[in-house]
Amino acid sequence: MPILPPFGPVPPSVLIPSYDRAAVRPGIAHLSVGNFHRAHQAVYLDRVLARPGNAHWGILGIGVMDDAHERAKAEALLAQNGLYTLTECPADAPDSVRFVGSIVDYLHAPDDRAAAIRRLADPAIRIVSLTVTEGGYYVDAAGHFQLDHPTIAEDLARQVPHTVFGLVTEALRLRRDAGTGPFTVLSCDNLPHNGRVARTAFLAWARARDAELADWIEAQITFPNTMVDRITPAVGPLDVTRLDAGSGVEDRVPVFCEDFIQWVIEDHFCAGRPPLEEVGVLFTGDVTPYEQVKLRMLNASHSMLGLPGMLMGYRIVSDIMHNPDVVALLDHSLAQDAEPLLQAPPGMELHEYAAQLLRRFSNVAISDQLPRIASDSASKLPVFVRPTAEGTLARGADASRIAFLLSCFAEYLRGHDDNGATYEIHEPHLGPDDLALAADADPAKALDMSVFAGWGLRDHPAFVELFARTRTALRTGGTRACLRQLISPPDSAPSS
Ligand code: CS2
Repeated sequence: MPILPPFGPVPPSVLIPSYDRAAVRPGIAHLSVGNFHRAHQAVYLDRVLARPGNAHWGILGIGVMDDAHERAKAEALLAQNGLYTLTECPADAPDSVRFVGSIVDYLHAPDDRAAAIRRLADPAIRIVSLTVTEGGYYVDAAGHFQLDHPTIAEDLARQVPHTVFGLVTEALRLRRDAGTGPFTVLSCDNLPHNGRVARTAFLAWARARDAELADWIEAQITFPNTMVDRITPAVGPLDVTRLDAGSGVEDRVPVFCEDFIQWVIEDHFCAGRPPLEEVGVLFTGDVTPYEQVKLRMLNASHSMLGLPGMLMGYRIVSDIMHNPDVVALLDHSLAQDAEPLLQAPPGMELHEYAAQLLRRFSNVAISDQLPRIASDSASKLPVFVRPTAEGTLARGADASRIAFLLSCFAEYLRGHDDNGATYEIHEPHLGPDDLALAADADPAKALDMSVFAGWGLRDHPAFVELFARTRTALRTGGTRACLRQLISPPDSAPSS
């Protein structure tokens, strides 16, 4: 059995890094090391490190959130020397398990934020990447950074800031002053033009802090747009036990995911980059068609099955894919709502992409969770669904599936499904006023929630009426009956 410190002997079925990790130095700092980063970007970098001459492209992971979960992750990763197992779960083949070795150092910023800033200022760091979620950029519906948001306003006043905007800006100040040059800021979040959004956020923060520094950042730093894709479920305590039993490794922080992986990047790196094109990453001059297809087809479909699914009592994605009405709903919304507004990227066929999505969702082996998908829908719907909603209303097409989805979101916020089972709602970007609007006896009031600001839904009285009718149907007849009605061809609808 191969020996891998600090794990000791590792079962031969588990792949271990083929390169000398002791020789690897961080060239990338990643802020907010979630499961997705560890199943996606860290895997590509692991492949890069396995090729000769790339030992300067390791990852320094930096935890940003000051909570118990992040602290525990930091402790585990440090104890495991940055190593963790990744279980990849194809639909039609046995799982495969590998150790990912690319995270060669880790620090938990809340322990010493000044130290985190100094590490980012190390000239060896040439890319600072981040996954901070769709809502983590504090950019409003009109595309403006929310300087008056309490989190941001408080952070701007701190000498040593806490947010990613502050950490990065202060590190760039040190680099400018020391003459060590810039680093690329690489957003890996599910947002259209995530680089542009990041640029808006980081520049606005810097400008509010120090206009001269902001000018330097504006001139020096690049923010490439990227499209990222890999379904990576949440890992609960039972998953840890299950994954460790499967691998035969006692890993405190294992990750699992589907076997599909994709990364498309615009090639604008101001301080060099690893040879990612050699390990499966696609470089393009314009990421727009890739990101639009991915966000409006994959992520929007996730919402389309996640929110109604929670109400119907489902909790696992592959389970709900056994429901033919849900599959029909996805089929129709992909083919009739999303696709007509999209342009396929070169070499891609949209129907084929849609069929592949349904296969990916049906993968029993990854048992992806609906609560994960439903969580933070207030940040996700404006990104994943708004363009299709606006486009559908603008072209006067059938908006019934959009009305159904948005109605299900409003109903989902009541916190229990149609069978009376309660669930936890994780909506950090909704306030009490939003929840009151969702709970109002007038079903259309939910359209005034902050999540729908800027969608222009109220400008379409027929849509408002459709939404109100759909919600009433959900409340009186339940989600399954409402869905059945929605997917039935008009001539087979029961007459009233
Ligand atoms: C999901 C995504 O969070 C969500 O709602 O749609 O996490 C999805 O699994 C990934 O974007 C897949 O690449």
